[in-house]
Amino acid sequence: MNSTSTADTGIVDVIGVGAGFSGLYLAHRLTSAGWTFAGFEAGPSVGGTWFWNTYPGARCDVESIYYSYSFDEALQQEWTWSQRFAPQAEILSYLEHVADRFDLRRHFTFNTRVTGAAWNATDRLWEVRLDDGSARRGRYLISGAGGLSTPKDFDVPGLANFAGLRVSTSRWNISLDDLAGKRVAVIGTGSSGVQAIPLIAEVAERLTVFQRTPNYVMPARNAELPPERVAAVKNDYVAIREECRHSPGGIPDRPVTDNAFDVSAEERRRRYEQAYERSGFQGVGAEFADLLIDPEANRTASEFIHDKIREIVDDPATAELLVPKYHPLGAKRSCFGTDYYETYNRPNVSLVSLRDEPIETMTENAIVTAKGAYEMDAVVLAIGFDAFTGPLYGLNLTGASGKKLQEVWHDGIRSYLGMMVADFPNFFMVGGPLSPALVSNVVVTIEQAVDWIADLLEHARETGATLVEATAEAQSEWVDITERTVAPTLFATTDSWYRGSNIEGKPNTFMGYVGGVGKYRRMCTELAKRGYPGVEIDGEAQSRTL
Ligand code: NA7
Repeated sequence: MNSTSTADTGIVDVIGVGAGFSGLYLAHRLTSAGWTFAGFEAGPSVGGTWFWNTYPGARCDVESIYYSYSFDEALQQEWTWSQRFAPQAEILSYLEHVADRFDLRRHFTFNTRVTGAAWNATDRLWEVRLDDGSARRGRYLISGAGGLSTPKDFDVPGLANFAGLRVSTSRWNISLDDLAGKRVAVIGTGSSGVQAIPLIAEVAERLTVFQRTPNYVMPARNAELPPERVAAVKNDYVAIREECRHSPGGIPDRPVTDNAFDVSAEERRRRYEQAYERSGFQGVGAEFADLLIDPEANRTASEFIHDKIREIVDDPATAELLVPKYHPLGAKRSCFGTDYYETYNRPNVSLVSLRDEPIETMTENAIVTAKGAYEMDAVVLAIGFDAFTGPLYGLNLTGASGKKLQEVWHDGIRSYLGMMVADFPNFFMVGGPLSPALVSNVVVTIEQAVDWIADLLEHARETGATLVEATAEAQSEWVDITERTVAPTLFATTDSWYRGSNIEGKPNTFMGYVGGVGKYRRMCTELAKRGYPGVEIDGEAQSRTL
């Protein structure tokens, strides 16, 4: 069946996965262009990451005025963010508003998970299996399943023995009050733990934080957004969005050209102090151009934060445990917190370093380390995600040559522009591995990807084509570009979830393109203008690629 029309055949043009930021825009953009679209969402409603991660303190640490859709001027004029960094509930309301405003819910089946998808080469379509036992057929399959949507397995020894309250930040299903007056353990000190810990400390009788790797936590400096700022942004939104699209990180740029050792030690300190006040992703870690390249330069910034921790935390032994000494600032995801280090000055809070005393097991009421048993009423797991590949492998994709995506990526993750995979025709990823999604304001990356994919589908429709596939050659070229771009940076030498190090057996691939969203956009736009070299369209390979 090679016709371009899927009308009246029971075949939908596009099957979409997920109803978060990616899936909602995908549904809007594609249905506006006249495609039939069937979206499937495992959760009961829209929101994706922002539906599930309802733990206390959850908020985005990209400023809300940038972490929002730009595709509709009226939408951005009518929505008003209340705070610099919106809390989870406000971001979820925003996504619900978007879904209602553009009437997008009707394109999704909720409470339904895609459990498998196989490429049917004869009919040139994807046969998609759903967890209710049914199946759908779609010409194209597009994953908007997100990067941080598959929680990491509970790999804490003996967890099943624990009979008390057990909750995970990424599937939070209790209220903070349920922890009131209890002896609570938090395991994990990434962004989720850092946001939740100060609030849990306020209600718990005792809070014990079990920390494996100390992180750099800078003050979020969240605040109400003053009406004058909101008005100024709305007045200038078109230009601000354009700046974000062409920036390195998807937020307005603050270019720096000088290196850390270009200035005196006093001047460096002065600049770090200012940056610490400013905070955010353009804070201390971005104050000099070489901080993510030169380990010695980085050390000056890292040590500045170490000193801050020692200043804030009263007990010197606790402060030393909190000092992040195992990795350079910024090479793992930095955290932004509110009263994070201050929380360790509370009399009801203590810290256990799992580097000194790993968890041996749990009993029905305690966490047991080499140094003893810590009795607990509740355990909060903030242990992170099987990022990017977790949600994709969950789709159980079988490509044209009969191999599963997890087999094809067994020794390393490979994609074309983070959007397509050779041997997986008509399959796309919004913000997939090797796209800028990993290290950018992801909403900017999502909008760009959806637009690029929509344009490619349009190009195929106009030429009467029913099959688009990245060539292996173009994919190799893109993999080389991403590797060459990250190689000189400290990202390449630091273990982190960015490189899959948090999951046993995961290939060691840095899962993002770090050349910047602006540069990436220019490359993608140029490729589109040139008729998509690097993409086979109906089996016709275009000439050279990047
Ligand atoms: P992260 O950043 O992956 O943090 C997970 C934390 O949990 C981290 O401190 C881990 O220590 C720790 N961890 C993981 N497994 C264990 C076990 N088995 N025992 C003890 N400690 C463990 O996840 P988050 O949810 O906080 O943040 C994810 C992203 O969401 C974040 O980067 C932002 O982009 C938003 P480790 O460092 O592995 O030693």
